[in-house]
Amino acid sequence: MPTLYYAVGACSLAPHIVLEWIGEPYDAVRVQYGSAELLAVNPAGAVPTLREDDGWLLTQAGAILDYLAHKHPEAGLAGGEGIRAAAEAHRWSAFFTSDVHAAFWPVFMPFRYTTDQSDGARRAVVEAGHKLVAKQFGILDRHLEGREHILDGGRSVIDAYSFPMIRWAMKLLPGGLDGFANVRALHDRLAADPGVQTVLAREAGG
Ligand SMILES: N[C@@H](CCC(=O)N[C@@H](CS)C(=O)NCC(=O)O)C(=O)O
Repeated sequence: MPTLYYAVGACSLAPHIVLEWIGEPYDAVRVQYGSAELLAVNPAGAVPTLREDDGWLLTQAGAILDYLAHKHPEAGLAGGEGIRAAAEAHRWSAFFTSDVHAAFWPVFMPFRYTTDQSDGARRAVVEAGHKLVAKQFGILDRHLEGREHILDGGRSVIDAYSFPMIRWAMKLLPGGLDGFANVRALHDRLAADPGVQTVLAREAGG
């Protein structure tokens, strides 16, 4: 049975949702960033980390999502078949890892992005992060026009990947999801999903 190491509200929410959608037994272990328990399985001290029963470890959200989609083809979460569908899945996975997630770093940890420790400098970095996040959400929102899912092949691991980041945007962007009606609609569909609700309840209960 696979074990997912997760932190509450983190990007590990995506593979957590996917494991629930797959419907096979798994273990979910809540960890603290940088803890000895987490460092033992991931040298970055970060989540998500997946461990298989034989001790094999996989890090990086995009890789874990891709692995789970292909380990369980019966769940139909890869976003379609064929090399173009696979390429689209990689494209959107990279978008969330490198463009969206990375855009949040200055918002989460502004002092990693300036050597000026003043409040004004912190605010300026956070504001720049907000603009970067809003730019990426604009791209996602336009892509979602007239679509129920991010990929053509229906519900996929990429929808799950979007969910924690949409929640961060709702909480952290000054206007929340104002101006991103299609993203809001995707959020609402995912939030209504029973598997998503199960995971959110588990994470909230700690
Ligand atoms: N590139 C990694 C980033 C993982 C990552 O930074 N996760 C965050 C939570 S969303 C984390 O564990 N942060 C803790 C830290 O950086 O100390 C991935 O996509 O899995």
